[in-house]
Amino acid sequence: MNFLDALYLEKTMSGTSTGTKWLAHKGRRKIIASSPVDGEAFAGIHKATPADYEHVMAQAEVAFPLWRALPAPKRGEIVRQIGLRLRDFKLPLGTLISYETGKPLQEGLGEVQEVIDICDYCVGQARMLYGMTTVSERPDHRLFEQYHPLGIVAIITAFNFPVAVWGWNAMIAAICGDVTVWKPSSKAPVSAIAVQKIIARVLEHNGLPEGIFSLLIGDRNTIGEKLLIDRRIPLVSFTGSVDSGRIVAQKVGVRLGKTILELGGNNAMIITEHADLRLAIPAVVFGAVGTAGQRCTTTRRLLVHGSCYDDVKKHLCRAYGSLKIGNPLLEANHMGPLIDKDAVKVFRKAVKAIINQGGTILFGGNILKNLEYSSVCYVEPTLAEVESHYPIVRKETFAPILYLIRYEGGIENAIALNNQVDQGLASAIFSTNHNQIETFLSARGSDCGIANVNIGTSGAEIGGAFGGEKDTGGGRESGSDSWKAYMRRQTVTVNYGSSLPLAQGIKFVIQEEGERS
Ligand code: UN1
Repeated sequence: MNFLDALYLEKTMSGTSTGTKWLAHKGRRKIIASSPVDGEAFAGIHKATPADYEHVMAQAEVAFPLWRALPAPKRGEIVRQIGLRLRDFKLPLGTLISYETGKPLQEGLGEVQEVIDICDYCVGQARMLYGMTTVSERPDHRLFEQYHPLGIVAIITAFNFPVAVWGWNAMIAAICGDVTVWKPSSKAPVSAIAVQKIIARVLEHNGLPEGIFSLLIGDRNTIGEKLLIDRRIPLVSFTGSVDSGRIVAQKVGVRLGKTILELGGNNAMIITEHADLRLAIPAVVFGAVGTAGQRCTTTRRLLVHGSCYDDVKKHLCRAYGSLKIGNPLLEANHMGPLIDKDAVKVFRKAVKAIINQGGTILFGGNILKNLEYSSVCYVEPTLAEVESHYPIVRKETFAPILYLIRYEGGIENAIALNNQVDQGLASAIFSTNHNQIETFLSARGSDCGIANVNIGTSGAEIGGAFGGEKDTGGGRESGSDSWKAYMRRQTVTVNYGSSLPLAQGIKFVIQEEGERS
């Protein structure tokens, strides 16, 4: 396959890198990377051992003070060069992401673009690590805040965005002066290796030491666990399920480490009686079937006003009927496979639960067989008519299943349904009515970290802070002021006067020996 050669990937590779150097991989156990697109095993990756972990961490500890000492705009320059190199490799890397995860090529390319965008963003942000200056209540005192690099940041990413989520975290951490240790999902290790090889050239070219951007591919129970309990790591940024996030929060919390949690979503889109359906229908379909429903921002619940419910249902059934499912590398196909057999099992179980709990499958619900490939990971995009109280509707099922739910009455009823689930990542409203839109955006509106108007729930731009509330974990990544979580915040009070007034007017007088007599 040409794209593997273009990315300098081999049949068997080490899964451990300190940035510029790969650790010897003899005698290590292997992960076999196979593609859900055609079922082919296309690479073997040697997993990191506990000794490899220690080596990587030792290099990261040495690198941190060196990297921290570079002025932030100089760190931004390295990130700029990474962005340029990613541009050169956009096509083969996007193709690999598509092949390894099963997402359509357009989305694979979009994912690489997301990293390029965050690199560009970080070049500017590197010159804007602002602290606030405020006024002191004491005379001749100055009060201000500053931000310092934090240390070693662990980045644990999921299979569905094997490159972009690393980018949001690692590029921001890099300009903040942190060094990063990345543990990608074992379900998408090859994309991570490809990225590591791309950035290694930039690090070498600039004569940078080992340990600035490290990679550790290994098991959750060995490498993953170590990252959580290691006091040398002040911040763990974790993307994954709510259940795993709870474990991460507890393990890192016990040692009072910081976390950025980007966990599951159960995202709703509201279509009111004032919606422009020409915008809403394609937004729903992309939101529900994009990445085969395996985004944390996927549209899972569609809340439709009774007055346009039948119309929306008819349009959606027609749109779903026109979708093409198959090899995601072919442009004509809208949806590729799920990531693996386990994901297909979860899909099948959810379809059964929908029916058992009283729902109706309006479209799909089946596993696709007899495609031209040996892969067994293709399923039908599925549309189900349900009621919002079904237990299955309250869960995030990482599959292309869209729940159609009718609501009656005013916008507050739709907002109540939007907010009734445990997760709080993304939400959207389609309406042309000012009052409805502003109510949705108000304090009594959507309780999610992302609230969109007349666009879908997924596909966020990098410039905003990305993350959600409630069981989504509360973390924020990517743009806006998310960088602050990757830095050590310090409040400074400077006395430039000749007396020592205490805050709150407290008097504390010491008379020294000589003064008493
Ligand atoms: C994820 O699914 O973990 O907003 C991230 C989006 C993408 C990122 C999704 N930019 O859909």
